[in-house]
Amino acid sequence: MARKTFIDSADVIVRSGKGGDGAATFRREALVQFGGPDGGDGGRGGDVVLRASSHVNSLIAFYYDPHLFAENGVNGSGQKCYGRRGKDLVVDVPPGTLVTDAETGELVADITEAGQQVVVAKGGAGGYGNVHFKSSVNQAPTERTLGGEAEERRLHLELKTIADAGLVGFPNAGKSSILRAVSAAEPKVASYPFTTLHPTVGVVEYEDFAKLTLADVPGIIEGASKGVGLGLAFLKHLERARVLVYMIDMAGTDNRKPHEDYKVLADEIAGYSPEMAERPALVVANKMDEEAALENYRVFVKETGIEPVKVSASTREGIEAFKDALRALVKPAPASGSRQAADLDAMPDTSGDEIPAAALQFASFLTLEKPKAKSHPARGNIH
Ligand SMILES: Nc1nc2c(ncn2[C@@H]2O[C@H](COP(=O)(O)OP(=O)(O)OP(=O)(O)O)[C@@H](O)[C@H]2O)c(=O)[nH]1
Ligand SMILES: [Mg+2]
Repeated sequence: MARKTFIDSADVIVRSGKGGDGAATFRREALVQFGGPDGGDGGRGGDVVLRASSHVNSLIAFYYDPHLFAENGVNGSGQKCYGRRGKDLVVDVPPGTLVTDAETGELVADITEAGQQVVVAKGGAGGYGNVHFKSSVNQAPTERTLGGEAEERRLHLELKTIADAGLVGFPNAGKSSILRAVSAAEPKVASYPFTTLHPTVGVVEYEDFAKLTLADVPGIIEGASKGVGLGLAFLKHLERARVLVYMIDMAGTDNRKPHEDYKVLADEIAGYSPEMAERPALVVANKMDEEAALENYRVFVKETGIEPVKVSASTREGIEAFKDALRALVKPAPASGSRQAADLDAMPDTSGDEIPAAALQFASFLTLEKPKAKSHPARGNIH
């Protein structure tokens, strides 16, 4: 059996750590006249945290191990010893992971940006030791509190790839070849259908450092919306794409008629999601290096009224024009370098001894986060 390498949905069980109990102990020492309560606090339980990492592109890890358990907090003990806090369990997921409660279907988080972190199970608070309960009327308290309970829930993770634009086309149209031609991504290319079995995202870069992302997904065939071929389930990976790129094999390989391919594709997409069919789209005629392509192109324009961008992923002809057309539709944010240049007039004077804080906003390479205030939310206000 082929080994699975790509998984785009998984159920996991997350459990945070229980808080450690507070201790109820008394100081007893030879030659010390007065003892007293000395039970330390329990440590708080660890959180389960999901963190988006661009180094992960599949939920495969959860297929093998769906149990995500953080560490319990350690109980407090005598001599005012605090229990150690339980370690958080931080798990990397691919950007684009949608987290819902598996029981209720309620949205828990949409983890889109690399580095974004979401606590999906909060550790129990540590209990208080009896040192906290000493008062003028009670010098020997035996009270203490127990650690907070762990939180356990079943979550459904669903990866919906994030890309500005997505390639749709019949198998063998050359989707993966185009992605290789415009980015550093290296999806497999071969002359048999359904070479691509899972999405690949490539970064398309421009001379002025602007960037956009383009996703390659498996091929679509007639009846795909009813499950034929690989079906349309993988189209969820294009749900977040703002622009669709219809890739047409203009050589009409295997006696196909390119204009009919286009109509089938458009129908299948509309069958999957009418909203998706309405998105801005770019139609690209690939394999223009082949002899039959010119005549097919003429028929295509006549039948559909659309003039596709002509390219050849093999000879790279038309690739720059394709990149430009893609950029015009996606409108990526300008690279930080050019934004800085445009706004420099608004920058405050920096010739003095101290650089004004406002000027630092122009240094896009600096992360200007305020230091986080230290707080102990788990501890409440009993002291
Ligand atoms: N002549 C010619 N052949 C091409 C061109 N682009 C791709 N091919 C060939 O077409 C075949 C399919 O290319 P792929 O890039 O794997 O096609 P795909 O659309 O990703 O196919 P699936 O992953 O199966 O959906 C390969 O044999 C490529 O070498 C082109 O511009 N000209
Ligand atoms: Mg492919």
